[in-house]
Amino acid sequence: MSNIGSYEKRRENFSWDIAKEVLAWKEDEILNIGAMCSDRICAQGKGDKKALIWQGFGGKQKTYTFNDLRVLSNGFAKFLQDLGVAPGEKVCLFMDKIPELYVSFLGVLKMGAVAQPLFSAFGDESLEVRLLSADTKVIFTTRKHVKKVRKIQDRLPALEKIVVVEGNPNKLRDEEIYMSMEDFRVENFKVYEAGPDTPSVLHYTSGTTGQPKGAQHGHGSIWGQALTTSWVLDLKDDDIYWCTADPGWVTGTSYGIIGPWSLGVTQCVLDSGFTSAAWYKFIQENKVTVWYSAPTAIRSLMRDGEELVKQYDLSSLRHLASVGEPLNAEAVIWSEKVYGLPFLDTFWQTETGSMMITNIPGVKIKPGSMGKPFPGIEAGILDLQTNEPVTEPGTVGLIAFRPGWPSMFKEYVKKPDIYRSKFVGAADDAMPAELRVDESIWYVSGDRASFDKDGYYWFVGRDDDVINTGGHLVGPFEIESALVEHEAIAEAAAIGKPDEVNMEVVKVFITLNPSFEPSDDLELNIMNFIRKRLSPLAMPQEIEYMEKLPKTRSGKILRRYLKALEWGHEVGDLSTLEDD
Ligand code: 6R9
Repeated sequence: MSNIGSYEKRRENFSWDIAKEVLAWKEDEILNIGAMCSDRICAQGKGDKKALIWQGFGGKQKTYTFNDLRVLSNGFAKFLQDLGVAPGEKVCLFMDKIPELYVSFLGVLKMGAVAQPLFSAFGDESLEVRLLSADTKVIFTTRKHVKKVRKIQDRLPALEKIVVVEGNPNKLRDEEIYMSMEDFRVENFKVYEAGPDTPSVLHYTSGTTGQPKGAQHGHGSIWGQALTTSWVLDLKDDDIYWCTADPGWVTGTSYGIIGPWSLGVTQCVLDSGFTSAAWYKFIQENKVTVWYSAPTAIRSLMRDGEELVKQYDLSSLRHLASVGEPLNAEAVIWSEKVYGLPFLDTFWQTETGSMMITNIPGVKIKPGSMGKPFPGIEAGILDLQTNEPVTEPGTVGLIAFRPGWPSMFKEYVKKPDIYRSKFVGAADDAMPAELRVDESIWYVSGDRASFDKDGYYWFVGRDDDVINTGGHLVGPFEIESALVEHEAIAEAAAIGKPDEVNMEVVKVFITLNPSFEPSDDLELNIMNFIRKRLSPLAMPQEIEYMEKLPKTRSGKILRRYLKALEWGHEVGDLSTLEDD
């Protein structure tokens, strides 16, 4: 029997308070994600239950119980208090997927500060724009990654402390603090009493223009995350759950920390590079039952074929789900054939904080469709011209949601205008708080889709130029700004180009400065330049030299035109192209 029972009945009798019932949470208890994922689970008598089964490079294993999570996260919370960090201040977590990352996340939240996880693969420039934007006060990192922080620390006036939690402490600089998690087991800590809107987790997400935006969530997001985890991922007390996402991405916090641990479920983390064989071995050894992953990984598994699957015992698996990019019908059908289970597609965003449109256990799957709105979510498709909700099945428009679900982001840090521009139907002077209660308002996702006559949603594509590579959003502007800092490059445009496994990869068009000539060396040099400054994901897979980039009359580079040429689409109206 699935946790959700009947989808139709749940939709009819829905209230987000059901999340409180699912967590057995009483109104007089403290609302705090950090404590609800550790202290509360211990108070329910599950202190000795395994919370985290971790495996690193080379197969090294560590296991932590919920009581370990409790006392070790208390340690981080106390450590931050002693450093003078105040509630509301931002603490960046910049590490590989090591146990310290997961435990410090809870500790930061327990003392009321804001957790800002960033991918450890980020280069110094990606790191700098995000720390600068957030006025981050403390960064937790490791010996391996501290070099990148050193490079930029002089340009970050708000950054007061650099704390290194792993690696050789003898090689640190005087101003860096070493902290070993295991030495900070603190039995009692007075948890910060948060409200639903008290800032909790801050994730940066890329848009078409400008630098990435910090989507701020509140502690009340836990209701949405816990309920979707229970009803969509169907987690039960004895499950062994594996979310393959890195907490630098919202999936890795909403469903790789908060969802499972708020429900007291054991989860596994594999902190090593991807190979299909390593993943299957991990599932076999840990007897994983529920697996939440992403289409790019699934396509890679498909490429490695069915024979490999047969070499492992994957019979522990009982439920699979996917997020991040369109999950093609072939992948759903293939997974049903080889694992005996279809991957259930789920659609949501950094901004929504939890699943919005999803396939649900017990509801018929139409392979290639994202499924239906989660109970309690009012979704619509807005007409591309008028922004009015369409009524005709099959009409392509913008996916939109009525504000009011608990995990909705509260703001874009320091960008109230962009926040407001995400909503339509709002009076011009409407402030974010009011937006959340007005019935006439839609939050517009920035993706295009249609629904069919049975209410299933079908993804069409993004409504902007953001590149989705392997499930990760990369902003073209970020890449272009970094490219023009290269001495050889005069102008640059970045687009997504089709790719069989990653859906899209980055392709860039550049014009060179006068004294430079195209060459293989230069190409490699540019690729590495971006990999180091931004990240491996942002690194261009192809560089095309141009005499001149196509532009609008107002001088904006016409990425859409370059993209249409690349994808073989209709080029469309060129009347806004610059005259020669
Ligand atoms: C959780 C997450 C959000 C964007 C979203 C859309 C794409 C996510 C999808 C999907 C098709 C799905 N996306 N899930 N596209 N089908 N099931 O991915 O957050 O990194 O903010 O990305 O990803 O374009 O708008 P985020």
